[in-house]
Amino acid sequence: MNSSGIADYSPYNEEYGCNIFLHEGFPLPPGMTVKRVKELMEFEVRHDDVFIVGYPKSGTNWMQIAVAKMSDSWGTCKITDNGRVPVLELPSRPSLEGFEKCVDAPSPRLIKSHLPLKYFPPKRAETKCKVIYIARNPKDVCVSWFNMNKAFAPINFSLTFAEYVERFVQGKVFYSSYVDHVCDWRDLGLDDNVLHVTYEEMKADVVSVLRKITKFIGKSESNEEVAKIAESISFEKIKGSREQFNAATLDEKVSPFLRKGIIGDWKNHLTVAQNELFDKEIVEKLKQKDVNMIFE
Ligand code: PPS
Repeated sequence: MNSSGIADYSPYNEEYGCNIFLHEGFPLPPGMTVKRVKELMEFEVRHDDVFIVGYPKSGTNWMQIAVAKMSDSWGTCKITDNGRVPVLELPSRPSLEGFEKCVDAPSPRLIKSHLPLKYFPPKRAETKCKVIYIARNPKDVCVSWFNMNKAFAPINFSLTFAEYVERFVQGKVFYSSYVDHVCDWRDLGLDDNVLHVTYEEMKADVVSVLRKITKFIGKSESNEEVAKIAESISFEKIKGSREQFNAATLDEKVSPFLRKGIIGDWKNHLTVAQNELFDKEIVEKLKQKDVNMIFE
C-alpha cells in the first residue's frame, strides 16, 4: 500500500492511462481487490439500510449530505470521524471512509456506492433495504470525472481530454460503461425499493426531490424542515464546508472537488465531433432504453 492508500496491486495500465484494478477485465477503481469483490458478494445487507448509488460524478455527495441531514440516527455517520457517509467498495483511509466503516456501523446505515448492479451486494434483493439512485447526464459526468482523475495524483492519470472521451464512450474508465450502469439500475424500480432521481431534477427543484426522498425512506420531515435542508446544501453553502465530502485526497489546485456544479458545462469542453460521438454511442442507446437525460 503506498502512502495515499492506493494499493500497489492496482498497477498503471497503458490502455486506461492510469492505475486501475481490473476484475476479470472489468475496470474498478484502484484500492479494490479480488478479496473486496468477494466481500461485496457476501456483504450482509440489513433491512433498514439506505444506499445512495450513482455513477461517479453524478451528484452522490450532494445527495448524501441531504439524506444524512434527514435523521440524527444514521449509525454510519456516527462512527465516521466527521459524520461523513462511507463508500461501500473503497478501503477506509485517512481521507475517506470506506468498507470497514460500513461493516462496523450500527443500524440504520446510510451508505454510498458507485457500484454497477452486477457488483452490488446481491443480498440487496433479499431485504427491504432502500436504494436512492442518482443519475446525471453523461456529457457533464465525463467532464467532471476527467477533472477529478487529473487532480488525483496517486492514480498517475496521463490522458488528454480527447483520449479520455474516447475511453469514456467505450466504458474504458473506472466502473466501466455509463450506459450499462444507468440502464441496469433503471431496470429496478419502486417494487424493488429503488428510487430514481437525477442531478438535473435536483438543480431544477431540490425541495421536490427531497420531499420524494423523505417519503421513500419513511421520514416525516415537515415542509419547513425540508426547505431548511435544501437551503443548507446549495452549491455555495457546501463549497464552504468541504470536510462534509467523502472524497479522496485531491490536488484541488489542479481541479477543485466542488468544481462548477452546473448543467451544461460540457458545452465548454466537447468538440462538435465529440458531442456527436456521445450522441451516437451513449444518448441514442439510453433513448432505446427509454432513458432521457437533460443536457442544458
Ligand atoms: S464523486 O466524486 O464521484 O463521488 O462525485 P459526486 O459527488 O457524485 O459528483 C460531483 C459533482 O457534483 C457536484 N455537486 C453539486 N452540484 C450542484 N449543487 C450542489 N450542491 C453540489 N454538490 C456537488 C460537484 O460540483 C461535481 O460536479 P462538477 O460538474 O465537477 O462541478
